[in-house]
Amino acid sequence: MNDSLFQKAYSLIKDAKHILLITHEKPDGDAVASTCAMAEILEFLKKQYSIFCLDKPSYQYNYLPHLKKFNSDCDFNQVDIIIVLDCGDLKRTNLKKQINQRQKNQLIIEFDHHPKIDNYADIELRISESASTTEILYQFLKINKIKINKNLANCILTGIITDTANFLYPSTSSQTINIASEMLTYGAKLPLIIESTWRNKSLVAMKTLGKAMSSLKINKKYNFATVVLSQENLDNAITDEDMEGIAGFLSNLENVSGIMFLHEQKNNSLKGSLRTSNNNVDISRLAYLLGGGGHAKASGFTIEGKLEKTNKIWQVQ
Ligand SMILES: [Mn+2]
Repeated sequence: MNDSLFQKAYSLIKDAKHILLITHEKPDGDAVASTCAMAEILEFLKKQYSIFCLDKPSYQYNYLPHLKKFNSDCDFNQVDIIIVLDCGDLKRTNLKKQINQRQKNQLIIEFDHHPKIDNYADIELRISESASTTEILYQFLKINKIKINKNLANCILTGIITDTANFLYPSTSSQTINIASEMLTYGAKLPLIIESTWRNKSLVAMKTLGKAMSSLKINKKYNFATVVLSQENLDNAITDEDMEGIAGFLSNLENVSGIMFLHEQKNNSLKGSLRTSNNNVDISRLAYLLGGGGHAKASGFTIEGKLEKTNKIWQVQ
């Protein structure tokens, strides 16, 4: 991407009076970390800003800066720049209507690495090959010669670590590793990040993983694996991050085209996580068919219905 777009975005940010940062509902590590990184930059610039996110970030990210600014209320008045981070789909901001009905002088800058779905940004900083949105923010920092402190280094590395599942996914490039390494020289705490985002699994999460494993089946015709968890198998204490962790672990299954992890939610809906480690498969195409989206190797969807077991097979009713 052209450097000038990054420079233009920075000069608009510097001239802005009040900036609104937005990331997606149920924010994952990259969503939280890229938003915190942008907040840190706005602090350097002494800008007035607010952060909108429908859901609170998980306690796992408590070491990141400016989490107290995350708010589920949003006031568009006085805002002159809106920065949307890591939102593959505008729907996931929960502000689609407000964004589409914004005043003409309210500009949108988008930082994202998901495939493009909506065309709404005035400045779109999208690099689909990047492993994380924080990897794009790294380029923004470098091109605009913004000093990388320890807070920024922790944010950038957190997005990379969580979105690549500790450098496991093929989106990990030599650039990803180089940036991660550079962040360590700026004081990023790799053991703290791994410990907080990866290793601290609760007893409930471990037991749920066991239940999920015991339902694992492979459809021989399509060489496709499925795992289901019905509501009665789900403890109230289980978190979205726990479920993400289970989906990530299931992607370790060898020699299958892909895996679908389907679990019931309370509101008569089912959440599906799709994963593949097969280089020839773009699993996001299946997610789109089912009304969802995401990346080639990891995507998801939500559909209405319930799981019912009939004649040894699970069906969606
Ligand atoms: Mn991301």
